Amino acid sequence: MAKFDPNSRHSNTEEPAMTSTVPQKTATNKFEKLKAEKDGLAVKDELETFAQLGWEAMEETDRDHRLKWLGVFFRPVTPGKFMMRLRLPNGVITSEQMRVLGEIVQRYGDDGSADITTRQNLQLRGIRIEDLSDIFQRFERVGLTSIQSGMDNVRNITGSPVAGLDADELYDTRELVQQVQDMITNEGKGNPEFSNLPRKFNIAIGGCRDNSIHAEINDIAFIPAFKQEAFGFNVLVGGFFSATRCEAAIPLNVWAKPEQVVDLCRGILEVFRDHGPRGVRQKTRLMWLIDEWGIEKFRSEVEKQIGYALESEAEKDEILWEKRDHLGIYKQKQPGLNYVGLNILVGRLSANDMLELSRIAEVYGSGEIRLTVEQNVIIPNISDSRLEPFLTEPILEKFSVNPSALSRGLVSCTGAQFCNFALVETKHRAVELVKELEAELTVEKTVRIHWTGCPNSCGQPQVADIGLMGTKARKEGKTLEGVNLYMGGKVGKDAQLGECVQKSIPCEDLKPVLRQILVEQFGARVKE
Ligand code: SRM
Ligand code: SF4
Repeated sequence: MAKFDPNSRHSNTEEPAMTSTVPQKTATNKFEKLKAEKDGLAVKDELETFAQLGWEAMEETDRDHRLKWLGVFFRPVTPGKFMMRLRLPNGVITSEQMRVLGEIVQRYGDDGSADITTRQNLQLRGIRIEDLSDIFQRFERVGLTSIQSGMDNVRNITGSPVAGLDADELYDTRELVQQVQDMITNEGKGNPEFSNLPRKFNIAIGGCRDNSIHAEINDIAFIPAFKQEAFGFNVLVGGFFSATRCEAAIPLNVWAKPEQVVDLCRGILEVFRDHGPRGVRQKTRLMWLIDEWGIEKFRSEVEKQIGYALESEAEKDEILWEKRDHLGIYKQKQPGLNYVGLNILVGRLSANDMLELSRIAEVYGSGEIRLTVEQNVIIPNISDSRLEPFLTEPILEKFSVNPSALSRGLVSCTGAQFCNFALVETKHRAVELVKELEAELTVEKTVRIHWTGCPNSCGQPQVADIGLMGTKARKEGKTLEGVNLYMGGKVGKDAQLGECVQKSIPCEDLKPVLRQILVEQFGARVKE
């Protein structure tokens, strides 16, 4: 493994100083300047001061930007009520952790809630600055962390949602995902080695045959692939979505054994950190460095960084299935046990929902809960004999095991309720529209409809059958909330990104457009 440069401003110790690596390229945008002035992780030691000052009197750069290094997001839409983004490697959370999070948001009454995110993760709402120290202590007691989950850091690392449960899996990704997170975050304590990347960074590790994590839209993706009999991963790099450019990841021409994955992530991150562009913000994701260098040079720089030659990619990968959504009841590889996928409409959870999910996971399962990139929940380890009583639990009326075809494929980003980038309200509108369409149509096959409130594409409209991206539309001289329509996103085997096929449809005119598409292209029938 490449050694961290001892002559840089800090060394790779257990408790690193909270000053980040100095970027080699000159700071040329406002974010580079704010990072150069003071590392984001430094605010970790200032929480008591912030609590005393209150959010209105705090220094604005600390409040609006640096707190994101701790996973705490100031929300201009709801000032004083912060969002907290956790890290849940591989989307695994224990019932105890879920209960603690439920109790945290419960104290904020109607302001407190949580969202399951498109990276198998949770975000909490309504958080007050004066409670942060207490919240972090509670996190520590149950092994949770929100460190480095925002700004120029590596986001939650995704892995197969049924890892360790699926009889057909090729590799259980959980431990590897945890190891990569521990390397990047110094076991959740904060790691200045990786707290000053040129831009955000996404990593996904797949261990199943259906690419259930949209690996190809990540900056690094590990895809199962065999060489002779040996298991490993073909590695893709540079996938990303942004307001101005969207790219699927491209092959690095590397096949990595599981024990090389942490090294390789470290090497790629170091190369990106030290050589990635730090100029115009819209051109600073990993793919822009790959464009500048070409993939061969990028690969050889990574090899130099990790200090050994990498094997070339395996001839074929093992993504052989269409993507599963894991909703419903499934036998596990462990005899007599089942996992059950529940549909959490657009990922929204109340405090009570969180406490209930925690309870049913304990009463019927093993106290474990999984999250999916479709913003749903899986309760694993329910024995055959406990299935029937489980299915009579009242919460399953809200979070269905067998949802209707449109609810089942519905995903939505946060939208205007909490996000100041949003051009439209998304989550409530998405749910209402599906209800109205299902009242008029019989739809038998799942249709994946993804809403995203602006071109940042957090709701991934490009991977959906029907993607809806918030925009402004004009009608009769007025400016209205509208959407750009994306079609043709394919997931699983032969995944491909969908494309914009129609622009600026006013939201108030969207229902007949979708109705027609569902009838003509997805076999929906109009109800009598
Ligand atoms: Fe995102 C910024 C929400 C997944 C691309 N994203 C934001 C911010 C932080 C903007 C802000 O400060 O308000 C949003 C917070 C709103 C809020 O209050 O919730 C936000 N992004 C989300 C989440 C919660 C959407 C959801 O409802 O699930 C997802 C959180 C994932 C997580 O747990 O970490 C989320 N964002 C994504 C994804 C999807 C993915 O990772 O698979 C993307 C596209 C993939 C990618 O990044 O390549 C995505 N978010 C962005 C971008 C555009 C990045 C770029 O390179 O330009 C921004 C804007 C930015 O970073 O400047 C952004
Ligand atoms: Fe906010 Fe836009 Fe991301 Fe939706 S897509 S959460 S509106 S930044």
